[in-house]
Amino acid sequence: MRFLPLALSAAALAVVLVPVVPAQAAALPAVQFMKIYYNSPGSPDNGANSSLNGEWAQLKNTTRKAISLKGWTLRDKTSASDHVYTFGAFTLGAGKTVTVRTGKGTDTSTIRYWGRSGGTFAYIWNQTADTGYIRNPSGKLIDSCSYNSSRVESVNCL
Ligand SMILES: [Ca+2]
Ligand SMILES: [Ca+2]
Repeated sequence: MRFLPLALSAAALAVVLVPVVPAQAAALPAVQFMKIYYNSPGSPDNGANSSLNGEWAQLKNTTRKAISLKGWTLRDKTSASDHVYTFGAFTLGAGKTVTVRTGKGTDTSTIRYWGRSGGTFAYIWNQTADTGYIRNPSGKLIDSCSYNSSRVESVNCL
């Protein structure tokens, strides 16, 4: 009987050590913003293609399966109808990222080009505050990323 307290303690400890099933973690968006680089290098920003491509948004496939982004959209906060980038045929591999640059260029497996031009009015990402939105082809909001600072050039969205 003298060992009973110890046994009880061990039993109590065992209870404590039973793995606790974590509360349901908030599900990551299947595709989420990693970063928006909104202040293109250089000042003032001159609207040249290289400068337009100096601002970009990076998206990540957080799942373990490749996702076809065909028909998915990326846009900023303005309601301007020409501020929507719609992915063409493009598959984002599991865990992979893709960077969407604002200007013109040749698409690759990791970089897509919005294709905008027209000087300083062609920028998408405001230098003070803005919000990016990713939607699937059904128009469902999958992720967003907001920022509100002109003191830095980019925002980490995680
Ligand atoms: Ca700049
Ligand atoms: Ca904007």
